[in-house]
Amino acid sequence: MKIGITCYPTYGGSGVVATELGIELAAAGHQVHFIAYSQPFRLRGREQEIAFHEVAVSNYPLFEYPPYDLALATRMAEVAAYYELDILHVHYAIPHSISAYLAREMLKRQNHRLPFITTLHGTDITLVGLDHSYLPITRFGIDQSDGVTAISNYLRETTIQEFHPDRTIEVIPNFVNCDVYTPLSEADRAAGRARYAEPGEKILVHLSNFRPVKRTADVVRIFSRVAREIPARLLMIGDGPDRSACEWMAHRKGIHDRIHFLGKQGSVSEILPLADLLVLPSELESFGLAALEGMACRVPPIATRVGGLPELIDDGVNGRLFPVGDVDGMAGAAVELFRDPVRLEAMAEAARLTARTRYCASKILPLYERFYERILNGPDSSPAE
Ligand code: GMT
Repeated sequence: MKIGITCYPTYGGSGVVATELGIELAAAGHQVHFIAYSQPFRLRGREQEIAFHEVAVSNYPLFEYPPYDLALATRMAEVAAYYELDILHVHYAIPHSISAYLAREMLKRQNHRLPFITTLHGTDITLVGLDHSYLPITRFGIDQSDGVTAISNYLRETTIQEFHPDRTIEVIPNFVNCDVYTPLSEADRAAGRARYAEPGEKILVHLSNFRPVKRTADVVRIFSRVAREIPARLLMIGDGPDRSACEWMAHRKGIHDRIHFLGKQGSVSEILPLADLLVLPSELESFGLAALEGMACRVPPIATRVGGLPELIDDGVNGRLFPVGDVDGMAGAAVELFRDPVRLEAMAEAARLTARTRYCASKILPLYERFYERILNGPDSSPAE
C-alpha cells in the first residue's frame, strides 16, 4: 500500500506512535509518506523507505494567523496525487482530520479516491476537543473520517460519551518495537548506569514532554522522598513548559546533584533500560506510551490509576498504580520495591512479558494493516454503538 501519514512531529506520544508506525509499515514493504511541518523527531536511522514532505506555511503579512490546516490540506492532496497514495492516516484529530477531509474532497474532483483514517490519541479529545469551541469541528472530523481508531478502550469510551459520534471507533492500542526497546546485557547495563550513578545506587526515570498534565513536580517530590531512604538518582528525559519549575524545586530541595535533566533525547531506548523504576504520576494518560516503553525495557512503572493506564498496568504485577497526587504512596512503593529485590525482579520480568505478549509492533502492525484494507475495500459505514 502507499500510505500518507500526518502527525505532530514534535516531542509527544502521538508523533512517536505515528513515526514508529511509519517505520514498521515501511519495513513490512509499504510505501510511506510523512506529511508534516517538520521531520518527525524520531524519524532517524531506520527510515530508508520513507519519504518526508514538509508543509510550508506562507507568512504573507495579511495572515496574522498563518493557515496551517489549509497548507496541510493542499500538501496532502498534492502528495496523494503525485505519489498515488491509497490512504491517508492522520494522528490527532485537530486539525489533521479536517485537513484530510479537505484533501479528500479536493481529490474527488480528479476522480482520485483518498480515504482517511483518524487515530485519536487523547488530548485531542480530553483537552482540545472539550474546549467547547473545538467540539463541533472535532466531532465533524471524526464523523467524516473513513475510519477511526483510538489507542485505548478508555479513550474510545470517553469519545463516545462526550462526542456521540456517528462513526464506530476501533481500539488499536499503542505499541513498541520489542527488539529496539529491550533490556541490555548485564555488562552494557552496568557500563551505562555508571554514567549516572555510583555502584549500589538505584535509578528512577521519568520521560515526558513536561506539560502540566504530566505533573512533573510530583516526580521530583517522589524522588526527594525516595532519596531520603535509599541512595538513588533520577533521570528526567524530555523538555517542556514545566522543566524549569522542576529544576528550581530540585535546587530548593538540595537534590539537584542527584537529578540528571537530560532534555530531549532521540534514542530513549538506550537510556530507559538503565533504570530500575519509571515514574509517571500524570493527571491523565489515555494510554501512557512512556510506561510501555519502560516496561519493554524491563523497567516497571509507578503510575497513576487514570485513563488507559489500568489497561496496561496490572497493579502489583507489572507495575504499581496510585491515585493522582499520592506522592507518599508512590514514593513508599518505590522504597518498598528497592528493599525487596526479589519482588522488583519479578515485576520487571512481568513488565517485559506484558510488552512482549500484548504490545509488540509485530502484534499491532497487522491490526493496522487489516484496518487499512477494510477501509480501502469500502467506507466504514457501520453505526456507532
Ligand atoms: O500527553 C501529551 O501531552 C502528548 C499526547 C500526544 O498526543 O502526543 O499524548 C497522548 O498520546 C500518547 C500516544 O498515543 C498517549 O500515550 C498519551 O497517554 C496521550 N496523553 C494523554 O492522554 C494526556
